Amino acid sequence: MSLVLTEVDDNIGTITLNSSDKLNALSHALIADFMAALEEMKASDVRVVILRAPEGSRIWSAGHDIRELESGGHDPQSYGAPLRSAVRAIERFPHPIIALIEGGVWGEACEIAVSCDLLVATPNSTFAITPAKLAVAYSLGGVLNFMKSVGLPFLREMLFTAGPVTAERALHFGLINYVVPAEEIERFTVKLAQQIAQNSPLGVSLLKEELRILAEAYPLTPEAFERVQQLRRALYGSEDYQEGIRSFFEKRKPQFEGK
Ligand code: LCV
Repeated sequence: MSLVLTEVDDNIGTITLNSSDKLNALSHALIADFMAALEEMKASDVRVVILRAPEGSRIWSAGHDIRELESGGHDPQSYGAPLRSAVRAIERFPHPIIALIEGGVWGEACEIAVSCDLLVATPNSTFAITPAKLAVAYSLGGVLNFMKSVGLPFLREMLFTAGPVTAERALHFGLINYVVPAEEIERFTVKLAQQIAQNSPLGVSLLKEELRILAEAYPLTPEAFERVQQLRRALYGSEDYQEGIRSFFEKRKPQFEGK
């Protein structure tokens, strides 16, 4: 059975994460099905896609499937990692993608959501960016994706505390577009999608691509890039990284030694 469901109605596509028993953790298999769904949408007549979890979800997604995190000194966030590919696929999808959020959004699911073009969330949704909790060496591209959305003070708080922030604060700091009561969110999001779908699809696609290219126009010297790579390698080769994953499955607080 597919780990995502797809539906197209009147130029509006819907992709539903369909692995609630695993808290929609972003396993390689789920990401593969998600990528296939995006390709299916691309080949259809959609002008907007809504990405959501099943109605009433308590957890939108628990983030990267921690069981599948790279170990043994390999980069957990290399360019070709499934999650990084999924983020690029969302950014390069030719039409807007609206994230309809109900429930907790954890770790890399937060980046998936933020990579969407618009975000609409219920009041009890929360957002947590968790690499510091697990000692994961987050990628430069990933950090930049959050910087494109929110100012540095709020981002620092999210990154350094790794704790969930409320939908209300996420709205205040520009991480999301709307907070809408659960009983209205579907109708509201479809209306927003219809408004976009009525505009020129070519014009909207062009604007999305222009925004993507401009938002990535950060020059970085080879020396700076190499320095960050060195710091990242030191983290994913560290004992702290192993401890982060181990402590999660042992359901205890990590004891980080800083080595
Ligand atoms: C595998 C899981 C997961 C999971 N993977 O239920 O961005 S980065 O760099 O940090 C990146 C590496 C990343 O995205 O990492 C993942 C970040 N996600 C999180 O930190 C959230 C981890 N999960 C939780 O804090 C809780 O599970 C939440 C709050 C989501 C739900 O809490 P709840 O009490 O409802 P449990 O914690 O009891 O989880 C139910 C089962 O799902 C597994 C978890 O190990 C447990 O398994 P067992 O039933 O075998 O004990 N699980 C949860 N999240 N991301 N497995």
